[in-house]
Amino acid sequence: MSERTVDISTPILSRNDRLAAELRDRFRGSHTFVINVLSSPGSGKTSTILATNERLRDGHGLRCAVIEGDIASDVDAVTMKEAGIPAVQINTGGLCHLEGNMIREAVDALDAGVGLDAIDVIFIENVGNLVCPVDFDLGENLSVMILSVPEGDDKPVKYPGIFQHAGAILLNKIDVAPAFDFDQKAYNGTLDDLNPQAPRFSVSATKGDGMDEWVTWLVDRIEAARS
Ligand SMILES: Nc1nc2c(ncn2[C@@H]2O[C@H](COP(=O)(O)OP(=O)(O)OP(=O)(O)O)[C@@H](O)[C@H]2O)c(=O)[nH]1
Ligand SMILES: [Mg+2]
Ligand SMILES: [Zn+2]
Repeated sequence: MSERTVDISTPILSRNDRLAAELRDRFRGSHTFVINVLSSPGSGKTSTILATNERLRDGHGLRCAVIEGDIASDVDAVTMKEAGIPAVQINTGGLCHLEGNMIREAVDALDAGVGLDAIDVIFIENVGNLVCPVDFDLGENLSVMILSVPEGDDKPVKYPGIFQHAGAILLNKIDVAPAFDFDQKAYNGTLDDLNPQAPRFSVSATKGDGMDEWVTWLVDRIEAARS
């Protein structure tokens, strides 16, 4: 018998693309804007979602929910529920990214709970990872990349794929910038080459700097998607 190599990556990705297309139709039907939040572990995904939710809810009357993706634990989903945000936790059991089938299950759970029609915005907090989440379309309207100051200005050079993929790029923890030698000129220069279209925001999710500017831009995007 001759040997055969089976490339499983193509079928997995094309099945995921089909699922993502189904999810996108479903989100369009319920007028739900979906944001895929990407970063390395600890950059501030949960903190940014909390701060953004507060402003979308209080300033714009938008109702948010969260899908939390983690390898293990329900720490972030508990944080969201304590803040009054409907949340569903996905445990990937070791897998380092989220896939469409997981999002479909989580969306079913949100639909059975508060109901998808009652949700204006879903944040998907992806697994902290700068590499493979970009390969898996989740039916989102927008991918947001969060880099934090302590990680260093060289990250776009070292992990170009995720910065190229992002529809918006947040530089978080700007409040601690004086303690780090983050070279904003070098960082911006790299992004000018990699992804000049994506708007950039310097923010502090915990202190509030720059959050209003980011949310104003986001609300415009949400309104444009709905009209
Ligand atoms: N100084 C400062 N600390 C921040 C900021 N944003 C987040 N942090 C802190 O950074 C730590 C990680 O923040 P999280 O929001 O949990 O980060 P995450 O990306 O959700 O982390 P994982 O889900 O574990 O990948 C926490 O101790 C936050 O309080 C910020 O803007 N400034
Ligand atoms: Mg988190
Ligand atoms: Zn992965």
